[in-house]
Amino acid sequence: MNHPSKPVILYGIPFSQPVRAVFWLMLYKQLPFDLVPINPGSKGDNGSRSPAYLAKNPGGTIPAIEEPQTGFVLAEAHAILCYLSNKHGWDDVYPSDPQQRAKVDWYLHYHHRNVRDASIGLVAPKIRKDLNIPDIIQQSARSTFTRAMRTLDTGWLAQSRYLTGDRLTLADFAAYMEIGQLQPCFTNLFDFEPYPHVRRWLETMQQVAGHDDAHVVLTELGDISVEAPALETIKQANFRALAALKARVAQMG
Ligand SMILES: N[C@@H](CCC(=O)N[C@@H](CS)C(=O)NCC(=O)O)C(=O)O
Repeated sequence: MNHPSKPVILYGIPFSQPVRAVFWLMLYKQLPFDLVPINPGSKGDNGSRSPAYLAKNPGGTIPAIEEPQTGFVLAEAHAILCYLSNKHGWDDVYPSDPQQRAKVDWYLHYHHRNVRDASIGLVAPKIRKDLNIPDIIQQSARSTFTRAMRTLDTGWLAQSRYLTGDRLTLADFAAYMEIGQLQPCFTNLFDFEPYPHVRRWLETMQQVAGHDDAHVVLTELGDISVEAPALETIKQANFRALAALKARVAQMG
């Protein structure tokens, strides 16, 4: 496929799970992008709560994309995944058959409260010690996440290789970014032993093209289950991941 001369801009940082979901899809599809660092939650220059960024995305979150040719801006990771798939005709990952597509949408909606919110509740206490997240909130996140893993194990993944069937879809990219980060090879914050289908799916996802490039930030960070990383360590991991991504995009044809 011919790509326009100016690649799509992706606002965000590699440490953000929904940002990673978007650039993993782009890496998988070999779609060049320009990752412009935006610090989540910051009101300073290049922050997601700065006036300049809020003018693009009033919600103040990363990721967002911007198309230099048209000025079109879009936020929300799942909206971006669907838009890119629609725009580029990536029917393999976002099937055109209405029922198959609806199953992908089903997971993408399910994901927000059941997987995303809960996994944040597992990671945030480790990387944001300053927030002093109360135990009751941490316990609630763990029990929601555990319930979601049971649901995936006995439902979504019990009969099929991927979440919505035998083909890799947007649902898998979105899900893995939250679930995969907790594996022993990355942050090591959840025990997947009781969930054999989830473990088998995690292994399958590790073989998907672009996986390693999309996870440099977590490889850099390593196991954070015992010792919480300093903010500076996270910052350096982001820098290295950013450089690795830029190098990878530069190699795209
Ligand atoms: N539902 C949003 C969630 C995005 C999100 O939570 N992004 C975080 C970073 S991982 C963020 O931008 N936080 C900064 C803030 O809310 O101020 C999506 O999927 O895009």
